[in-house]
Amino acid sequence: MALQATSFFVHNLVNLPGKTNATLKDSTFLGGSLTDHRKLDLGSSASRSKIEFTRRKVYKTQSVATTSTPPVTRAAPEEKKTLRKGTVIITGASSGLGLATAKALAETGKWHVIMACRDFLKAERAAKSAGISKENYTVMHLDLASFDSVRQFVANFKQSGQPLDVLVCNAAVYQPTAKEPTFTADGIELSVGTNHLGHFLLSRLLLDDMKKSDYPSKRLIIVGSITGNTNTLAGNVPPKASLGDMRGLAGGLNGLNSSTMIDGGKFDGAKAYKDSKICNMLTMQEFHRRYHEETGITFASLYPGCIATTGLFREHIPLFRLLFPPFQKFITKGYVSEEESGKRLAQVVSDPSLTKSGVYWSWNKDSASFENQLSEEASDVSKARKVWEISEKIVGLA
Ligand code: NDP
Ligand code: PMR
Repeated sequence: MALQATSFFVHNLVNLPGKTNATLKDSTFLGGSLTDHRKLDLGSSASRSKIEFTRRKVYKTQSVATTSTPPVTRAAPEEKKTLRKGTVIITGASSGLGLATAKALAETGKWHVIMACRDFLKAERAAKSAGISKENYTVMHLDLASFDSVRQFVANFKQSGQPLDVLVCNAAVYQPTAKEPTFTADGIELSVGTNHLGHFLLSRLLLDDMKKSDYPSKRLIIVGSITGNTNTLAGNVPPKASLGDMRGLAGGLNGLNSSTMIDGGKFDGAKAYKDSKICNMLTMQEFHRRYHEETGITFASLYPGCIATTGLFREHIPLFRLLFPPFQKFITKGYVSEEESGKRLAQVVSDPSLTKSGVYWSWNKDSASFENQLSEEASDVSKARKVWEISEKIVGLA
């Protein structure tokens, strides 16, 4: 039954482009590369960061040892052995991957999770039904589809006086069936406005807080996806992600004097989502280039696996929602449960072995993490700079 259903899905719901040179047994299902495009040069900066980290630790120990009247807030060397509870902000933690990650982190007792959500009540209910205990989370209002709301969230967070150790940019919208574009409060096409620009503003405004944190491993994580990477079979399912010369983005994606699509083309909701994911992955790398050495912050992205049951597909036709999970489970074998995906993202947040910066993480069939290769466009240095520069103008930072 499941096989019949999935074959229907393959034949009727999607037109694959021409021929691909991969078979359904290709390792790409699990997020590996289809072709060997470029290798990210990460080794050197990673080892530099290790040296930097060690240097900072030595400096701190020295300053404790040599300062005669240390400030009262500084921990004595003995106390330093016990790590304080980390504070992590997770956007879109009211469902799916974000909620599962919040649960996985809260359960360790080592993290306080700020659930940054647009629907306060939904988030509270979700936390409760996931069994997250009250002392391990706080819900704070954040609507990424409004720059005012992002700024207000940041102001509220700063006012709370909490440290910020890890920020996870997870929230997203996907509008595969939309015939016409919809817009954010600022008049920007909704998918790129929410998934990329809202997060871009948020992470830029919170960078200083992360810099100030004394937590040993500070991280900024932006959730990416296989579907934004055209070096995979999944990334070759039409419509394919592509930013082109970014004339639409430069025009503000408002649909008035500019296109609503980054590349200047006709509106396509599925493509807009995939384009937003390229922007997410490029932004992570640009953050890494600009700030990793200076701040010691780890910047990372990931493909958590195909979590075919989440609310991301809420706007898809019912038949898709019925067939997509068995298709991913039995045909592509790319399926992961929400719980498993949450454990993966929680690893990127807190695992001591995942401190390398500038990396796009994926997991193999045994659920072991590995550094994956991004597509040519998703690792294009000049495109990353251009996305950054145009985005800072749109969000009002330049
Ligand atoms: P969900 O729809 O379950 O979660 C998305 C979350 O984003 C929801 O909590 C939603 O809030 C929130 N959100 C949407 N718009 C806004 C907004 N304007 N402001 C604040 N929050 C908002 O989907 P997933 O868990 O699947 O998606 C999470 C991430 O995982 C996304 O970045 C997605 O691209 C990525 N991903 C998902 C894959 C999958 O197979 N599902 C595969 C690869 C990557 P609300 O609950 O109020 O709707
Ligand atoms: Mg895709 C080869 C394996 C594979 C994997 C891992 C995914 C992941 N998908 C794969 C293959 C295919 N998909 C194939 C061969 C088809 C044609 C039948 C196909 C179709 C398809 C559709 C119509 N897949 C989709 C859609 C969506 O609407 C989803 C999407 O693109 O959302 C943007 C989707 C996805 N496939 C995935 C993943 C992870 C998604 C969700 C995308 C995301 O969250 O980024």
